[in-house]
Amino acid sequence: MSSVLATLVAELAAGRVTVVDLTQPLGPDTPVIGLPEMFAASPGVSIEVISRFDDKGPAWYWNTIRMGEHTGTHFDAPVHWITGRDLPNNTTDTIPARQFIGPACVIDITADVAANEDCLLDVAGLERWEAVNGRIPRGAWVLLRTGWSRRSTAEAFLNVRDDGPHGPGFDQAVSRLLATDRDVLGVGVETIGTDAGQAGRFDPPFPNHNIMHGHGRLGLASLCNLDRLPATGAVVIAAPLKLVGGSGSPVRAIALVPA
Ligand code: 23J
Ligand code: MN
Repeated sequence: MSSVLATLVAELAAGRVTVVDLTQPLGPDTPVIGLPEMFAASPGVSIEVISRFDDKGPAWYWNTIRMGEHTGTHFDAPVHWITGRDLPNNTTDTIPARQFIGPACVIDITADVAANEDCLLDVAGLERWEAVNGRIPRGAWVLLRTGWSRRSTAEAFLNVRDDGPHGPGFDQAVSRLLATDRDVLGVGVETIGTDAGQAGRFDPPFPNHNIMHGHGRLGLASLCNLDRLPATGAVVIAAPLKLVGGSGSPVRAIALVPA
């Protein structure tokens, strides 16, 4: 075993590296994204018992699960968006597993969100973060900490008003800078999707999806516990199900964090 892996195992055993679960519970109460009526809706989670120590299976318990690929804490593959549909290795079964692990850069805009729930991280905000924490390294997960995961009801989490959903995200220039110049693995958010609540009205619509996936970058949505991560120094592991041709998948996202 290489010394770095032996050290990791020892540090985990000693509690000097901890594992933070970045995943929301996944079940029938998990909120799903609402899209305008003319589009197909995300179906939500349903779970049916196959057997539970009964005549269908006297010694075993198991369920059938049904949900959209983009449900709960989940992974967005490049093929999810029209801009990424012709890229190589753009589906959950063909993305190299190497891309499921990377250093985390956590950008905290919680205070800005408290003042304006539609606030967007912009290039100036990214540069302020880099002035303190150093440049975003190549191959990083950039995680937008907003406090949104503390919204514990579906109503507050989805935050839909007459003019549609409201919530924070990225502006298009910062998405482009992260996808190209900073060469990130992808971005992760606490909200239902990696675009801002009102981003369906932006030009182009859903610019973060458009730009990230058009550059082969990944997404993570509905993360939690980002307040337990340092700005830099954690490692995120987020591996989707190997769905053949899949556009994404619920994921168990975890972070390795120095104690
Ligand atoms: C479909 C259409 C629009 C959006 C989304 C899905 C997501 O946010 C998603 O889960 O990727 S914005
Ligand atoms: Mn998604």
